Amino acid sequence: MKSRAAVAFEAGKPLEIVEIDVAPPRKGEVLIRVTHTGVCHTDAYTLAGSDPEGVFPVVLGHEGAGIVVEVGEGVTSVVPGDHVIPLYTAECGKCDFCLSGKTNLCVAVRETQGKGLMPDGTTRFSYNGQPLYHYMGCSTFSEYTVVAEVSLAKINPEANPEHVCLLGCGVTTGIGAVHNTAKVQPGDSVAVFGLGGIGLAAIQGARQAKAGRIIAIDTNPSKFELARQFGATECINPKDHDKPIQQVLIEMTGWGIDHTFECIGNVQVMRAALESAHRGWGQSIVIGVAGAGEEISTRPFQLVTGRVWKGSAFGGVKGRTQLPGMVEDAMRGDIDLAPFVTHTMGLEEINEAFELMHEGKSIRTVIHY
Ligand code: NAD
Ligand code: AHE
Ligand code: ZN
Repeated sequence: MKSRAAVAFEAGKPLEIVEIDVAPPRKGEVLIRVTHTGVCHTDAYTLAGSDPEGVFPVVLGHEGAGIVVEVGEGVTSVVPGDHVIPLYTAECGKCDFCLSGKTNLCVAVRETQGKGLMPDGTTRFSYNGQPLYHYMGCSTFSEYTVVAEVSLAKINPEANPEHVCLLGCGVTTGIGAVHNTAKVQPGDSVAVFGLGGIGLAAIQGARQAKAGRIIAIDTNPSKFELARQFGATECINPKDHDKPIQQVLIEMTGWGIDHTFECIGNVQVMRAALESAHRGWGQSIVIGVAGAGEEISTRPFQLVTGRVWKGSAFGGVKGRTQLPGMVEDAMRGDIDLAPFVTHTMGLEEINEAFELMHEGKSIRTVIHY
């Protein structure tokens, strides 16, 4: 079938809106009509050519909501008409990782997903007869996309797709990192570095967890108003200080902060976030995604004296079992999604969504088809 899509033909070039061909779903696959998709910084990172797994030409997008159109052979968990959120972290329920009870990092389709292919090693997308790659198992920048059954969360059809698409990545990642990865407890102190969709969601999660001090850090002070609205108790611009930000934070708190979250993808800030953690027990959660070849470092003494470095993918959330409940939370108002949606636009304007992100003017732009 034909589908309108925003295709990344080359790294570093704007997306092109074209009509692509989408092949029917094969065994264990599902054809989805995407109704809405957010634009996440990870899409920009891959488009920029910074992603070691980046392949081109590709249909990007991984923060979507849609409706099942057709199911392939053997698919039993969804039927046409079901409302779904595609998952870049699948949940097969059978692999060692799913069965471990320790992680959400299912490996069922991860290897082919990282190569831009469906689990059978082929692609369902083409343009003028040339194959196009999939992205993160989702490719929500196409009106019609094919995803693996294990990469779909079935959600309440009454949910507002313009909002709950953000649970496909950004909001789930930030909130989940606070509850599942850091396990923030009432009264704990929290610092969040980077106040985009992920950082603001981490602040919302910290307030849900009844954290005490919630310190929001960004070099763009226009982000502070929303950070305060979501629960930040203090906002800091590192540019207002002559000292390194970790020194500022240690002086503000005495011995540092219980939980710090890096939500930027900057390895220098990852170091600062680790070194801002409390002596003896503070932990720092890496959420930001750094470019190919970049590495983190610190003095080992930082770890010897009790600080812990951790990472979080999709907030540690198991998509098929936990995301439907998070959608219900959002419908009840226990997760506040509306303030994240600062801009909405049609697919034709998607390059503007990337510009708004780079200019620091948006939190999330939601594209509708
Ligand atoms: P964003 O661009 O919307 O927000 C980033 C924020 O960081 C901006 O407000 C920017 O002003 C701020 N910033 C930039 N440099 C800074 C600095 N030196 N000090 C302080 N603040 C600074 O991005 P986003 O969509 O919120 O994504 C954030 C990061 O999280 C990206 O690296 C993205 O790839 C990653 N991510 C990871 C996961 C995961 O599962 N681990 C999921 C989603 C996104
Ligand atoms: N492709 C990159 C890694 C990118 C990465 O870390 N992605 C996050 C999700 S970002 C969503 O916006 C993630 O979940 N990682 C775990 C995984 O399995 O991909 C690289 O370095 O190769
Ligand atoms: Zn994302």
